[in-house]
This record gives sequence, structure tokens and C-alpha cells, in this order.
Amino acid sequence: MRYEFYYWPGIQGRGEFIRLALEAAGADYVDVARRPGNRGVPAMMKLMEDKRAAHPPYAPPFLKAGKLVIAQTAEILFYLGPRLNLAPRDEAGRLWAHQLQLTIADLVTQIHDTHHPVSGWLYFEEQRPAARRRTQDFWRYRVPKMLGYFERVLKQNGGKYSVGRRLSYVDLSLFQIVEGLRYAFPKRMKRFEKKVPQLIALHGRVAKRPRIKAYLSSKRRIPFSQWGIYRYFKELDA
Ligand SMILES: N[C@@H](CCC(=O)N[C@@H](CS)C(=O)NCC(=O)O)C(=O)O
Repeated sequence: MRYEFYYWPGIQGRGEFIRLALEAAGADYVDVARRPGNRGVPAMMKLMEDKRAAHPPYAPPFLKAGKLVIAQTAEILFYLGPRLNLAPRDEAGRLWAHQLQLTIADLVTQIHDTHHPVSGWLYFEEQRPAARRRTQDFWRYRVPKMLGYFERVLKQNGGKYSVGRRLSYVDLSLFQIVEGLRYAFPKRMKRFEKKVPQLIALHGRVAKRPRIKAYLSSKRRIPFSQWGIYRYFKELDA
């Protein structure tokens, strides 16, 4: 199966959770909006705006698998997980992985809201005081609670993987959470990391996996920037 993956071409964003799964599994896929030429984004918009589509996606990322079109990051991973050998096969294990992924989705929204707490349409400079307040709250309450939760999940599962006895898409997503927080909040993250040693060790192991290592140093991995979910603002990292 050749998967067609659709996401904004210039950022890692939520699409990166899907790219990491496809890459870790060595799946055959095309990143449609990043194809050479400028036809990728119009092709993506056409699919979203198609009035005859039975199941139109609301927003990227989405995946085309044969005739299926699937949107929502966690839902795409729920579909891909067993097919790419990145999720348990039994129902309880699949639901557990999905539950964790939905919690990661909640965390991702909160990370984004640190720099855009009022509106995604306004510039950061137009919501600076609110961003500072939101970031304080995020690091004081949300990071300890949420990363602490994933630390506990890892520990209870023996430390190596978050779900089952093999790498799963949840581990890949947790890798991306640590990567992104290190980019956006280098100082804060450095101070916090000692509180979540299992999570940091998982990040290190994922980074060393041959396919992930190759992907991270390839052009397919889009660099972090000031446009994605994770953005660096010195004043928020104080
Ligand atoms: N809950 C969805 C959120 C999708 C989403 O917010 N996509 C962003 C890019 S990361 C987008 O293009 N949103 C357009 C919009 O919300 O109008 C998911 O996890 O996939």
C-alpha cells in the first residue's frame, strides 16, 4: 500500500506525528504537499473542499489509504498502528495506545497555546502578556502533571516502551514532544528533565533507531521554525 500523506509543507506541526510513524516503519508514502512543483497544497485543498466527498477532512493532517480518507492525528495513528506494526494487536492494547495519543493531542494544543493563548490569527506581539501568563501556568501546572503522567505510564510498563513490549506510535509521539519542548523552551526543559528520566531515556532510544536517525538527518525532516506548534521566544523561556 502506498499511503498519501497530506499536511502543510513548511512545518512539522501535527503532521510530524504521522511522518515519524511512517518513517519508523519504513512505509511507502508520498508527502503530497511537499512534492516538487507547487501543486501539492492545491491538491490538499481540493480534497478538503470537495463537495462530493463522503467524509471530507476538516483540517490537515490527513491520510489517503486506497479509498479511505482519514483525518485527526490520533485517528490516523489508530488506523496505521497495527498496519505498521506500531501498536498492539489486541483491542485493549489498541485502545490504550489511542487513549495515550489523545492525551498527547491535548498536550499539543496546550503547547501551541503558550505562544498564541488568545487567537491563532493574531501575531505573538499582539498577545504577549497573555502568552507570558499562559506559559507560566503551563510550566507550573500542566507540564509537571502531563509529562509526569507519561513518566508514570512508562515506569509502570517496565520503562522501555509506553505500550506493550515493542515500539509504538505513542513512543514516537513522546519523542517528538521532548524534541519540541527542547526547541521552544531550552532553559525550562533543561531544568525540568531530571523529573522525567524515563521519558528522556525513551527520547534517546527513539533518536538512535536507525530509520529515525536517518530520517532526522534527511531533508524530509523539516527544521523547527517560528511557524509550527513549537516556537522559541526568549521571554517565554525565562
Ligand atoms: N485535532 C486535529 C487538529 C488539526 C489541526 O488543528 N490542524 C491544523 C494544522 S496543525 C490546521 O490546519 N487547522 C486549521 C483550522 O483549525 O482551521 C488533529 O489532531 O489532527
